[in-house]
Amino acid sequence: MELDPEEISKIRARLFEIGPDQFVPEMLSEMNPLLVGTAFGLNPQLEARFGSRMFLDFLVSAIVRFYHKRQKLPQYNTIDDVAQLLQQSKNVMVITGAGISTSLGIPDFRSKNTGFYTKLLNAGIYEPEEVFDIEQFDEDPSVFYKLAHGILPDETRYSPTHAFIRLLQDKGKLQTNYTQNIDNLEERAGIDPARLIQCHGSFATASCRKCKHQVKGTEIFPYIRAQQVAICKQCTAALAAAAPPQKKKKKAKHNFDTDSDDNSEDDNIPTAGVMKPDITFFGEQLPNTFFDRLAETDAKSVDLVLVIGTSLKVAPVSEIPNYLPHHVPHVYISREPIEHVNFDVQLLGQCDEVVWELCRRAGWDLKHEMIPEGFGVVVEEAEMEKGRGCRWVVGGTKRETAVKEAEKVEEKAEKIEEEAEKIVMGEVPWANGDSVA
Ligand code: CNA
Repeated sequence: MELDPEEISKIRARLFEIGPDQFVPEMLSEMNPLLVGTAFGLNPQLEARFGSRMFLDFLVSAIVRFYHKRQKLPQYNTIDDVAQLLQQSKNVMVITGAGISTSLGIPDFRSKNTGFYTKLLNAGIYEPEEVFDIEQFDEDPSVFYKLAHGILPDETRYSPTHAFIRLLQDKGKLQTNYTQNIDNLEERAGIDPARLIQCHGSFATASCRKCKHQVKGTEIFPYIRAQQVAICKQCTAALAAAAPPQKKKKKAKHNFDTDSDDNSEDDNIPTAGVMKPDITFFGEQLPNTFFDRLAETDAKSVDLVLVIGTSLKVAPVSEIPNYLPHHVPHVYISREPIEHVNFDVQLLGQCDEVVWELCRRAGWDLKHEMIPEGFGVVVEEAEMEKGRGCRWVVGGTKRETAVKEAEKVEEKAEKIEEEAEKIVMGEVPWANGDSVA
């Protein structure tokens, strides 16, 4: 029982034509459900295992999922297509991840060998997510405080990719930067807070888990660097003011239970709360601004999506491409290719180099102290897979190539200048209103 690729394409095209509500009854009245299922990756053997009723449920959800999954647009395939899109687009959405800060020495999470998760594994922590788990933090914040120094930003710098996002803003093209990063370097790069959604919060501020007192993030940086738990100064002051110093039977040990004011069984001494950077831990809600801005503004108006330096594994950010209108072009820029989301073009390499090359091709000047003079990169086709996206490897800096390119541009400019002079001097026939033909 098999459909050929042409039949599959026809069935899928019909789904996009009429939508799942009409498609399901129409198809099921015309065709064996097991056969329809094969067009959406459903194994016919599931019916024998789970029964026909259950198989129909699987089929409907596979169809709906397929309908909402973003499909590649056939008209965008090359790096020059992307450069052209940059020039033409007016409302660009940029979705960023840890990869845009690795060139500054801040490790990402999931890169093999260099990522923070590998470092944790090497330190014997086999569930790296637990370091950022809110329940775990409330139980024992020392785990986080012992390790977080490894991803603490140097707030005085930003990368060329941050500068690229700023350039988009300066050109009036940046609609919104959805950053999953917590390093707050977008602020340093001058991204307008009204155009920035810090999906997972940031190190910019920190709050007490008990009294909610908020301070600048930098106030707890020394504790993170010293690998010591930061205790709320407001709670501490309030406790000191409320109670006369008590005679302790034994040395007071901080009790990390944040829910109760008086929870030490041993000495009954109330304790101050623990400071937590305002980054979103696993188990915490994303800010409302994320959902509001996405649904109310961006889904209606973006005309280009650039996803840079993220493995796109963390929901709900990972779902944005499937949520946005499917006609909006999507470009992926990262070191590794991506399989679970359909992009139109994937540009693979160091993102700082990729964005520099895109700017060059768009005729824009991306300036940053980390981009050396005469910089240039080689772009090679990586892979062409019909219907799955076009991938280009951007890398292998070639200074000579860049110098040659620059010389060519200079030659061209000189020629244009000469031509212009001729026009001014009236030497070119059509400059005097004569027809060239
Ligand atoms: P991730 O899952 O670690 O993925 C990073 C991606 O970037 C990978 O696909 C890498 O191949 C790619 N990458 C790394 N360096 C470069 C580079 N120089 N050029 C191009 N691509 C590169 O991280 P995500 O951002 O996808 O995951 C989201 C997590 C990571 C969020 O919750 C963040 O808070 C968290 N995080 C943030 C930071 C930061 O703020 N700088 C650092 C580490 C982790």
